[in-house]
Amino acid sequence: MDEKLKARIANHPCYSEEAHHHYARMHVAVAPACNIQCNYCNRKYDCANESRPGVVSELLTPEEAAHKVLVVASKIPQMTVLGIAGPGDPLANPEKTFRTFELIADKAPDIKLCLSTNGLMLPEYIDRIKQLNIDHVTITLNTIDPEIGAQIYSWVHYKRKRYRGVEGAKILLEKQMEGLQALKEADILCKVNSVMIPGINDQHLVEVNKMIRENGAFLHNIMPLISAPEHGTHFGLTGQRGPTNKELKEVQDQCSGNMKMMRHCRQCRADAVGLLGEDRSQEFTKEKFLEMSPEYDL
Ligand code: CLF
Ligand code: SF4
Repeated sequence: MDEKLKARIANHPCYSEEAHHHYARMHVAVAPACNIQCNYCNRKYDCANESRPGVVSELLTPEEAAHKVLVVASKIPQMTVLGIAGPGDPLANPEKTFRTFELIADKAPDIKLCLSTNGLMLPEYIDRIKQLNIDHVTITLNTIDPEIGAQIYSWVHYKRKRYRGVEGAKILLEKQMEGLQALKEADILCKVNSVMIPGINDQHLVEVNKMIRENGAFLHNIMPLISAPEHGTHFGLTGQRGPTNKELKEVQDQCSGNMKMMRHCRQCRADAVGLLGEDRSQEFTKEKFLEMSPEYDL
């Protein structure tokens, strides 16, 4: 890896395995709506693209979120990255998401901005992403085959119309592909998350890996499906199981010869705070952080 690239990921705990021992990230839950329906999601809870499904995050306005970031940055100096990853899809809530990023870019320009999306609206917003110098974007891309997509997504809402089955999956997959290429052209570091769903896309993830590698993705994060029936997801209700650790590792190993694989993901909450694997979100609930002032002006 060249030195410039190393420097770009050096203090990002997800993009660099080394960095995750020393640097923290935080998420702010400013994005409630979503424009697709994944069968592994229950909207009452966080987006399973990145955030742990089955956890309810407190929604914040962009102003509350900016205040929280400044408070956390004064209390946790290793906090280098602000991610927006839910609880819905950040780009289905563009005004809230970009307003939050703008406030942070203005008040704390050293904090890296990170965005995680299902990709449907990525081509639409690529220019705003560039303008804001967002250098890290994650797309959750589970398949490149619309037939498989129809088993994962029950509908896709695009430009005021709802599409179901293969028709919906086709639109989503096309936009994800366009988004991936647009990130490559803009030289923005792209991570791809794939949720591994046994019997549906597990055998197909090697092909996904090949496609994203050819299209310039930097890192691939294959995450296990979490589908407990109590979360009330479609997959939870149909008894779809998640992979075992062994199955997950096997697929990660099959892909690892081809590109960098992320193996230290902790499937964070949409309001996660701290080092990966450390959950300090309860120290910064809305009730608490609104009472705190940043210790210094960032
Ligand atoms: Fe957050 Fe995601 Fe940015 Fe990281 S998380 S938006 S890239 S700053 Fe990281 Fe958490 Fe895994 Fe995500 S460990 S769920 S990969
Ligand atoms: Fe749920 Fe996220 Fe899928 Fe939207 S993109 S349906 S919030 S898992």
